[in-house]
Amino acid sequence: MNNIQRVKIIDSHTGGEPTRLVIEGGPDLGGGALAERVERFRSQHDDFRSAVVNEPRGSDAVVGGLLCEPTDPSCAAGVIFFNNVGYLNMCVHGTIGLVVTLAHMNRIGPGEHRIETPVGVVTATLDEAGFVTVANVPSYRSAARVKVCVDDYGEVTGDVAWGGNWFFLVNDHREELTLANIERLTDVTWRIRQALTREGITGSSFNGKGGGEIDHIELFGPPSSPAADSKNFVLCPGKAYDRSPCGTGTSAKIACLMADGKLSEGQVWRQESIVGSIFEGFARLDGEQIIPHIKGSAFVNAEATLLFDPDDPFRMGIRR
Ligand code: PYC
Repeated sequence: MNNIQRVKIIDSHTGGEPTRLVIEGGPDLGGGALAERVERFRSQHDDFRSAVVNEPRGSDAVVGGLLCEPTDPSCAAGVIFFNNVGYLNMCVHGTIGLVVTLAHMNRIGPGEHRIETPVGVVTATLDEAGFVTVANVPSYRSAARVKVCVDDYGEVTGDVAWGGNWFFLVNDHREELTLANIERLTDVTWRIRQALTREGITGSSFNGKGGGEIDHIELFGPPSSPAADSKNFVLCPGKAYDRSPCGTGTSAKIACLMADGKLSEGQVWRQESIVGSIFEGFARLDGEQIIPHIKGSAFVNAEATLLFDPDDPFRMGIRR
């Protein structure tokens, strides 16, 4: 029993999408920028990522967050987000979950909080009613009306946009965006992703690296709720679908709408998710840069200690 490693977590969900925040017992990633620490996480502690989010403890839908000491003292926290297959650049639903969790821990109260991530500092404002508005990283469309030939489906046209992750955003499709249709939506978007890879379509260069892999696919359709402007289905990198409207995806959508002149600065865009939750978004301009602001709420739903028993052959999760 003494060799059991203990890891403290707090779970929350943001519009149905889970976030599992590691608050104690995570790997020591050393100092330096979070972009450097995420590389150490990836190369030296990837089994920890798998242990926290993958089965048998987790599920494909769980997004993990490792709470880190920020390098910038003006930040309330640093965080590295990860999922069933790797690491996320930025995660808005996860940031909303993080802020609500930090408030639950009495580490912060209502007000504006700076959060350090591997792709920069974002600002999150917790209001008295418990809603969180994240001022996300600058977002932009890098290519409009890109055509891709999808296996057993035909030609699909979409926009490539950055909202903290790379997205392919598709309006013209034949799919019904309902929960009952999840398997089909997953299959179609997975094939769109494979087609993008096959045809070498990527995001523009990022952090001095070559074209960023487009690992999130987003389908849009009419909303079910009269309170929303649009409904989406978002396929995440590890083939799970986002239960929330996806904050980085909504940021990418806002960037496309602004580029098309269909949304003006400050105008609110309400994005409904496939499970019916809604994020409210709007853009502020900083010079030429589009800064999406995404508002949502999260609920803490578990406080727990994960046990890594050296005798358990699946203690580090089942990897795909
Ligand atoms: O809300 O940004 C988001 C997100 C990314 C992946 C899952 N959720």
